[in-house]
Amino acid sequence: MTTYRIEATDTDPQETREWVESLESLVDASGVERARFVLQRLLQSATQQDAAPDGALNTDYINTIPTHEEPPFPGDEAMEKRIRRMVRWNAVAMVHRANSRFPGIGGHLSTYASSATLYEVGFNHFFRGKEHPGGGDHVYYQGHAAPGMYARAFLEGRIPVEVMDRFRRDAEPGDGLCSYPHPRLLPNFWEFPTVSMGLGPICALYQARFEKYLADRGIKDTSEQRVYCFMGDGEADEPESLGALSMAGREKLDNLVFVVNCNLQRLDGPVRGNGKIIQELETVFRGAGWNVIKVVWGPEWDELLAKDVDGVLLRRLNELVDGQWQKYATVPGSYTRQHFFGSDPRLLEMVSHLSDEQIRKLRRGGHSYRKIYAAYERASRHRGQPTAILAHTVKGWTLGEGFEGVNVTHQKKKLEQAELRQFRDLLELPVSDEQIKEAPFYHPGMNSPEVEYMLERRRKLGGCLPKRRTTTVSLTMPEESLYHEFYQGMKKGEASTTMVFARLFAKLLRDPTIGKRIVPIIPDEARTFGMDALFSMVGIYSSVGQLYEPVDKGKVLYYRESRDGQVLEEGINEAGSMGSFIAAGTAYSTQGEPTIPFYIFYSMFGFQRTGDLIWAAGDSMAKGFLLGATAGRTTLQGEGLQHDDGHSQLVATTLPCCMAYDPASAYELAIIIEDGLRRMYVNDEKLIYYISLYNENFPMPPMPGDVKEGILKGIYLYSAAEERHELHVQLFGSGPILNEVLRGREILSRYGVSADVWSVTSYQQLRNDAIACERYNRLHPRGPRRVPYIETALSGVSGPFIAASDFVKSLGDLLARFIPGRFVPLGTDGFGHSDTRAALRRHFEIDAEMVTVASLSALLDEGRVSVELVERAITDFGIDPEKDDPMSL
Ligand SMILES: Cc1ncc(C[n+]2csc(CCOP(=O)(O)OP(=O)(O)O)c2C)c(N)n1
Ligand SMILES: [Mg+2]
Repeated sequence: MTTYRIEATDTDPQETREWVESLESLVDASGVERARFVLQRLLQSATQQDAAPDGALNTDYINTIPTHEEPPFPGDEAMEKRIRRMVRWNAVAMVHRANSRFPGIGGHLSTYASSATLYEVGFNHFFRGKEHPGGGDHVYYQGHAAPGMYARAFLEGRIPVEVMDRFRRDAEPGDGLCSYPHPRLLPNFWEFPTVSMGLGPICALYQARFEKYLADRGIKDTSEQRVYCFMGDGEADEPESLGALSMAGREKLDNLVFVVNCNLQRLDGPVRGNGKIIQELETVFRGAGWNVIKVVWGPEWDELLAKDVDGVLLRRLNELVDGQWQKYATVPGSYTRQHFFGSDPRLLEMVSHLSDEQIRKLRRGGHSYRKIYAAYERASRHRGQPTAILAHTVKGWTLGEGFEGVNVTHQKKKLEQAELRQFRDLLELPVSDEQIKEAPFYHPGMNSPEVEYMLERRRKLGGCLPKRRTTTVSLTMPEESLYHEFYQGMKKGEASTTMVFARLFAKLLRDPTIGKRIVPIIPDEARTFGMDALFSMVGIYSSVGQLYEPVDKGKVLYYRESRDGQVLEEGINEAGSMGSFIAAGTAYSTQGEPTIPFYIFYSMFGFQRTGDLIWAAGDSMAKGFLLGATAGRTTLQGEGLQHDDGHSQLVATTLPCCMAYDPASAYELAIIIEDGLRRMYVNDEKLIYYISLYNENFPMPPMPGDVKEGILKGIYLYSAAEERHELHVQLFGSGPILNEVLRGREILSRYGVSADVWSVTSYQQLRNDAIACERYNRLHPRGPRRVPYIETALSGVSGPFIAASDFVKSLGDLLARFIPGRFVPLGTDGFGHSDTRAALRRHFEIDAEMVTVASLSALLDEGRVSVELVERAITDFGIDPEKDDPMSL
């Protein structure tokens, strides 16, 4: 048998016992502090002599809380057991019934089966609801355990039986129950999406930190709120799950509790067949500064461990790997007696008074109500550190042999009739044999003692959970005059849209109405974006203030950290920044206090790097601004392949709640932000704005008349041709490439071609509107026909249309079939390069010269100019027709 050696074999138990006893007497005589000091000294000495043990962050494979420190259980244990059984049954019935009627509809039985106790103790004793005077706790439920939460809500009378039968049937109008926690699909129930593994944990971390931020900034007293995050042990392998743990340790987030359901299995098989996930996680959490509470064994083991004076049992518990523990979950007691206890005669003796059945029933800690209660209770008292409860469970617990601990358990969606009967018997529920085939839901009645008990518990704790607040507060917006300077453009000098943003943002931050509610989020790029003035202006949030004298103190702009600082400077951590974005963007609901996140990041590391978190933000109905700075495959010069973003605007089109804009100038940007604030924080639209910001400086023009509507809808005529020639084209430009297009128009005039220039601020908005009209018209054949904005804007305009942007051609192509004429998109398809802007724009064929060639070529395709003219232009510009296609590199 494989062994997992945590410690060497004890060759001299007598001597070991003497050492242990002297430590115990030291604790008795001089107290814990002194004992800790002596141990530290010993460890120091051991390190010097190269005798320090491995795994100093590990404790033995037993419960952290000794039996004698367990608090008395305050509830009615028998009653809670009956409730738990009903929830268990209904959770199974829900999945079983759904799959019996709609084969393949899916759902999970074994995740909740393993974690029912973890949840039920929380619901009956710890999780505070929304009506709690402190504002309530925030619970992240493991996505695959959703049936358990629905089953509880059913008993509480919150979900009618017909609706329980609509599990995973939420597409049709009605009250379907979504597969997993999705606030967007069940907005008065689920608060946090968790099912893309790893996102729940990282979001919970930043949610907890944001709650401290709200308190420190005087926005809300969150001292009576806690964040609980349930996660799977398999889920721990996602980098997001554990990657930011040290932030919570560093920030001393004692309002945060992780509950890791260590059933030792994930989807395909064991999480660590050849290792010990609980021990591994203990090291990781403890190393990150967390308080760790292991709940490994149920009360049946207490007596055995008390007898273990030689530490043989302890050693045996320590040495076995998880794959073996999984095996023991599936075998009869006789096997465990022979193989586990049989490894040492002293162990056999220890269990000689137990029957095989009693050995089989030596439970794991996560299934013990009392042990779990003790863990939560201690976590809720612990100060100065976040807590991780590592609960040892069996996957598929109580579901019978076909489920418990077997490798296929995660994927099983139904029970056989005999299994259902066995399950019913185990749970002692009054479901008849005739009914069992149907697996009916069981409800004891709203007046039953069980339901009354659970409702009473929830009343005391502030109302039922899960629950999401749907009331919203609308904010008073700044006067329109705040934006005027941006409408007027710059009289002299140049600026980039990033600089414009920084100026506008500073004004918004100073605004007496919304300034305080703005949450600037930056992952270590403020200097890149020229936004470092914010540091001294509004300060960087730090829960401990500033414990050092910053090197730049005395300068006008210095690195100012303070307890009421406003900027969340997340370090090089885009995923964590998204966690903060979601926390701030959902505070209107989670806390009833709207806050306005402006998350500014390196464009390339947004949608591409943290796309799944942005999707989760959409699910969460977060509101706020995502600002992709240093945008554009060619505008960000010199940085190259991994930095040059030419596709985030395209990816952004896939997020349904996203308003994606690619503004070219100060007034466009100001109008988009002004409108965004109004739509999200006055009209309560659940939107996320994505705005590309660039670092190229150029003169900022004044707004050419009343073009607000066009800017917001996505296109407006920026500059009509002064004189229209026979040969005429329409040029579209976006972002700084609008300047290339304007220059292209000048060049074209040398070839006898005139052009109107349009600014396209959002292909996405134009397309969304066009496809919505198209759909409406399809379903309403009698009309009146809805006319897409793009059609209205271009009515009477004839092509060809040449479009250039700093993003891929597909962005322009989104609109192709709605353009009334020949349409030629130019864009930056291909890997980025490091070079000058001019060289990059030539390489990607989006510069003014290429706009000219493309225009002439389109006119040639329409038979309106000669081949020679196009060839002349190519030669004039020194373009090598055989140059490599940027896509081919
Ligand atoms: C990012 C991501 N990858 C894969 C999955 C698919 N998936 C769903 S559950 C699961 C196994 C979960 O194991 P664990 O976290 O241990 O939870 P348990 O059900 O054992 O409690 C997997 C791989 C997912 N939901 N999200
Ligand atoms: Mg698991």
